[in-house]
Amino acid sequence: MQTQDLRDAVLRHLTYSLGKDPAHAQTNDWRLALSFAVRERIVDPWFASTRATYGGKHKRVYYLSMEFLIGRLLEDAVVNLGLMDAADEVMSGFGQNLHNVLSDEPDAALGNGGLGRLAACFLESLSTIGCPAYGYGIRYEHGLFKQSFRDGRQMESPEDWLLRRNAWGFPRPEASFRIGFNGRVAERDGKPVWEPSEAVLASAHDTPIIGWQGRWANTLRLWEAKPVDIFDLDRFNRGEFAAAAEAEASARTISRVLYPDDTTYQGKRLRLQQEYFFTAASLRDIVRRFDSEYDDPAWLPQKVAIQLNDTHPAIAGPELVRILHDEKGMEIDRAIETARATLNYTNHTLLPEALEKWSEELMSDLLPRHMTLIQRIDEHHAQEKPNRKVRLIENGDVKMGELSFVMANRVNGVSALHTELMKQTVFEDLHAQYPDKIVNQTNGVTPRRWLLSANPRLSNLIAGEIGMDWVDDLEQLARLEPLAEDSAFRKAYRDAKRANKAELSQWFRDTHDVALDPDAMFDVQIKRIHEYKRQHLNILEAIALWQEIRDNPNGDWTPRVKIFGGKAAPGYVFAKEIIYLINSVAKVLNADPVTSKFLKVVYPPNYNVTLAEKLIPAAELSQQISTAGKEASGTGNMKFALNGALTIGTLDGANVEIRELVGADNFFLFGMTASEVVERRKVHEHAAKAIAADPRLARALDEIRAGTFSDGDGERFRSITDNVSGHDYFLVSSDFTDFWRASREVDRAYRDSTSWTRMAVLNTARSGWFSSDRTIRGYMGDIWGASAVPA
Ligand code: 9GP
Repeated sequence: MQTQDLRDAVLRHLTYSLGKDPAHAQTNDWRLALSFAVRERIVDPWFASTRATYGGKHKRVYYLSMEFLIGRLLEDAVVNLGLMDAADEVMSGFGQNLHNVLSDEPDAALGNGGLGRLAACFLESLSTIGCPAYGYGIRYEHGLFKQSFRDGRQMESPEDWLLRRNAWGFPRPEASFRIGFNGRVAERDGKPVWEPSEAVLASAHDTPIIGWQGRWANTLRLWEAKPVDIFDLDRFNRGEFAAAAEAEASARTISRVLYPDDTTYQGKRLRLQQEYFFTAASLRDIVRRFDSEYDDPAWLPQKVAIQLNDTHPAIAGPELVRILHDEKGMEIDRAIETARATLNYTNHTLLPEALEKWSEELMSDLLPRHMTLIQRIDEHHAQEKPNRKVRLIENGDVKMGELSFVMANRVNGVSALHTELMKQTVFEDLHAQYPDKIVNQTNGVTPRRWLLSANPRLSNLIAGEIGMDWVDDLEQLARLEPLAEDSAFRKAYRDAKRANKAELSQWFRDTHDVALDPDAMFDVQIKRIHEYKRQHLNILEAIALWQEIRDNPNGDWTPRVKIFGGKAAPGYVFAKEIIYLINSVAKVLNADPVTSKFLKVVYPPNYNVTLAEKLIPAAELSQQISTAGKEASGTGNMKFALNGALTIGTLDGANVEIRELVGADNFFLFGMTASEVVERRKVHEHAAKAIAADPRLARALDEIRAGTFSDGDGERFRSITDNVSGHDYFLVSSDFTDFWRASREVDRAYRDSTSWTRMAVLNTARSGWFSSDRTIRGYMGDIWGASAVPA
């Protein structure tokens, strides 16, 4: 029945929504028709969820984020609605391959990395749990750039997810708000009134996010920037065609790209505009909804919890105060306290350069009323904490991390270690003033996408043993633990991994013309390219290993394929050099007839969510090798462990908790701890000393300097070799020796496939805690005071 209904719906949409005759329909048409047919099944639970929330006057959660790295949505929806088999049958009936149809969907890359993907996992978990929630963000016309390599160098081109019709967004032009910029603050009846001199419209697009088994659906509302006045007809009629469209072009700029380059003043201004644009539109929408149900704004904290995802929406503090005070007439100190009781802030990084600061000049120019309110908030803070050390405005800059902290009811870190370090470093003084404000919520990932749908072989195996309860109760995986000792189960587990590896190898052959040996160890490092994540440590180890294999080609080497994936920010020159080095090393190593059967390096371009879904199920070794104290949490590390890859890693971010849970014996630890890192930096010439003590490292660096990977040009990678042997802030050299040791331990362990598989099974069985359902329940209880609504 389900199949027949779905079939009819697909045909109906193909014909009447898309105007296509099945005889001429292409994959894109079938994909859209299936998407509309599936979307139809989401609408009723979506409405029912909204009605239940209004009906019970439940508290709502609002998650404000510059990034939602949602990737493809069709498969998520099909899986969560339990329609996989029906969709498969229906598509085959039409002569289509479901896998091809699902793969046709553009990957919505509305985010950069972990922070954006976390937001996407959270939305799905909120719906699975049935917690009334909205995600608010920007509907970027172009998501994160497309990466390609030219002669090994990263090239960027615009991403185009909206080029084809988007199946999920419901445009809501009726839900639009005028968002002002610039202008002046006037006084009317003794009250300050902001009179912006420029404005754009924020126009909503809603995407329903359906939870597991279709019980509940929340909304992701993304704002598109539009001009207030569509078009200057007078100018057009005067023949000034381009000028007539100026307002439109300038408004559209705001939602045009994710992460405009902000090295110029114009770029910085645009970025702050983006932040204010989506935050202000979201707050207005939130307050509008609240006003439709309650009369007294003092009730806001009881009915609304707003989460600021990093400092990007930090302007929410002054904006909410402005709404409550300037617009609703609430007394200013009460307005500050009410806003603060409603807002919460998640910090995702300790890197000082990532804690945003805006110059007072820019802030006063673009948001003059907010600038005065920030000063007022600062005074409020000073009155409350007379011996405070931290000021919100310092050296001509507004400090958004501190502003977020001061304006939040709760501030959270994203792993136990990161939360502790937050207390000791970036927010030390504020923590002393507000000792109960900081709480920890270790990140998690949604098992629906990252196990059930990405890894059907392993999911089926698990389901055959313990049923399906684990899908929304991931701790159930612990029931697999005894099976680590069961040889038949281990064989089935190994077979599933082997089949995933074979499939990935086939994909590499088909799409990148590279032959990989599916019996080699698949060793994967996928994440943004950044010095602190130390992809250069990994490639140095590959060079050193290659040298040793060449010295002893008949040695008993453990064959390895090192897989890299990730993008470098377009303005981050050093990260782009690391990419160039990895590709250059790969070229030489892969062409070496002697060593390439033992060691290959591959780097597929344009790493994104979809590629992660291919690589993680096939991975056996997960590289989590950041300088301790720098990776706030990591979430890739959790996806790998869940899918049975063993981690080689430092005691950083959530690695610490992964190791505690999966067991030290099932984790390859190396490197300095966060406090050792601090001490090591004090050692005079620490890098030179480390290199002098390790001939392997010295030799690997010499090989680069000799031009082996750069057609004899010894200068080409000077910036890297100089850095690693000089300042070496991220301590690549100092951690190299121990990384080498741990890597060889991995080689030895891999040769015993029984014990390796046992360890892998235990990684899966003990990863239940890393579900984003657990994380969201933590936020609901400790931060939001929100409850799930029975559907
Ligand atoms: O770098 C962190 C990463 O460690 C963490 O897992 C992720 C989600 O919490 O956030 C990343 N931070 C950012 O992307 C920028 O602050």
